[in-house]
Amino acid sequence: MAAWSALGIPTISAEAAEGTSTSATQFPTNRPATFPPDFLWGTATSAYQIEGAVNVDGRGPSIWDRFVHLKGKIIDHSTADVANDHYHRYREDVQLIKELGAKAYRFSIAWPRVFPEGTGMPNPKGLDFYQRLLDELLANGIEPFATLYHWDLPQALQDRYGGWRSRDTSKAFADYAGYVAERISDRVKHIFTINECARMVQAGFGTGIDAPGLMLPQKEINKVRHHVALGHGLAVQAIRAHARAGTKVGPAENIEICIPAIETPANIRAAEIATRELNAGYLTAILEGKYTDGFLTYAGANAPKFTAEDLAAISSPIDFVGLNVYMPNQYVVAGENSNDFALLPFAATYPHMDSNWLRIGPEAMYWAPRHVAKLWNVKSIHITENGTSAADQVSADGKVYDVDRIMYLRNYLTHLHRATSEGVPVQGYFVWSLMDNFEWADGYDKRFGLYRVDFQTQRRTPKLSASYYREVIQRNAVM
Ligand code: PNW
Repeated sequence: MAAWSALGIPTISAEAAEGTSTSATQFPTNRPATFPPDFLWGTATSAYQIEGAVNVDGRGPSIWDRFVHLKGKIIDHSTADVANDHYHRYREDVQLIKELGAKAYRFSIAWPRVFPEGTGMPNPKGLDFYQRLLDELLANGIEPFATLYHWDLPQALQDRYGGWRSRDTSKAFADYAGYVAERISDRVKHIFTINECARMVQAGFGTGIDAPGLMLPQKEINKVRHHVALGHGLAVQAIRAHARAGTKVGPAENIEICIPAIETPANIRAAEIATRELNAGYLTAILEGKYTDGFLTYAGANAPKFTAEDLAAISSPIDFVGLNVYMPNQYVVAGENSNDFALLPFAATYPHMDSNWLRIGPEAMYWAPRHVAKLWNVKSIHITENGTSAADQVSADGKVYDVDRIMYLRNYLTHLHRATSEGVPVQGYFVWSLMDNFEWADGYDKRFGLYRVDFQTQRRTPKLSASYYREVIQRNAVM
């Protein structure tokens, strides 16, 4: 007889289970699908999405503080004034990472904490917070990976220069990067410059759904993107000049991931060419030191103005590429000529997760790093974000059985395993996110965490996906 718990979760009794294996048939398993021995498992967050304490210890306002207080910008009318109150609860949060068995943690540093005005006088209390966080992480055996810019530009720079619309912001970013790198590189060995240029430029300056909420013409958008690329490059140089020798630096980008619709050699080649062209404004420029002919022709009169010196800065050598991988951006087939590619439309029925934009396509996790390694001979890649929102329900027993998140992670990890087992040089993987947090324009409505956060009480509770990830880490294998 099957026993049914009050929760509605069926549990099968021993007698019932016994009768189920009547034949001697065996299925040889190819599990466990193990990762390389030193593979680095981590989780990720960003400053503005979790810290709160926006007016504490001399922090200046960021463009997001301004933005969330405008009417109608955030779906649930929330702000991140408190968010996860991580600024005060970071010790507890480090324990959450430790309980997962994760060996690495990617967090971001809030520029307006360190330079409340964006430039000029640093606020020593700002960096002190991150020093405390670093001490706590290291004391718990967790390797810190720091992102310098996860979208929280000091409002002062927006007011003074129009933010990223001006190359003065690129220079200010480099100054901030050098200052921070000098002070954390005794303990931080991996620094990411900018998180997701593509997303922040498109949503911040094109559709206006992210701060600073502008809807600029294409020519202006291309200019902003050029300044962000330049900011990345100048920051790489500043970090090299000020950090300890051996500090590794790179971007963390959500590239346009192009997937061969049918995996034939011609389509694979087409997907590679598409990846190079569709990322021409940022990652391709960083890795090649030029804007591709295709990009310049396509942009035409809207192309950004640039100098050879700009391109040299943008392409300053990096040590690794960070990739945020959520979904397939394009399915591709080969065109008529060997250099052509065709982008296929997505049917309305293409499946997605709780966030409408989050299409399910686990093979993105294979192709993204493979294309980057193949196109540009990149030797070190980190998956800096991967994860999903889910409409988590708290069950009668108080637990969250987020089997959809587990399904998503298991399938993406299966494709990550394909990549590492074929020799694609991926060294680390960071789940987005450690805990539910402020999901930008979606407020607290979309939950990405392995830990549930009750934003009334600030209580953190592990979801079933936290148990799943703990098993993955412990076995260093896809489960
Ligand atoms: C990333 N898209 O944003 C960000 O780095 C995180 O701060 C964010 O919380 C997380 O992913 C989940 O959204 C993205 O539409 C937002 O393709 C949207 C897209 C990609 C990344």
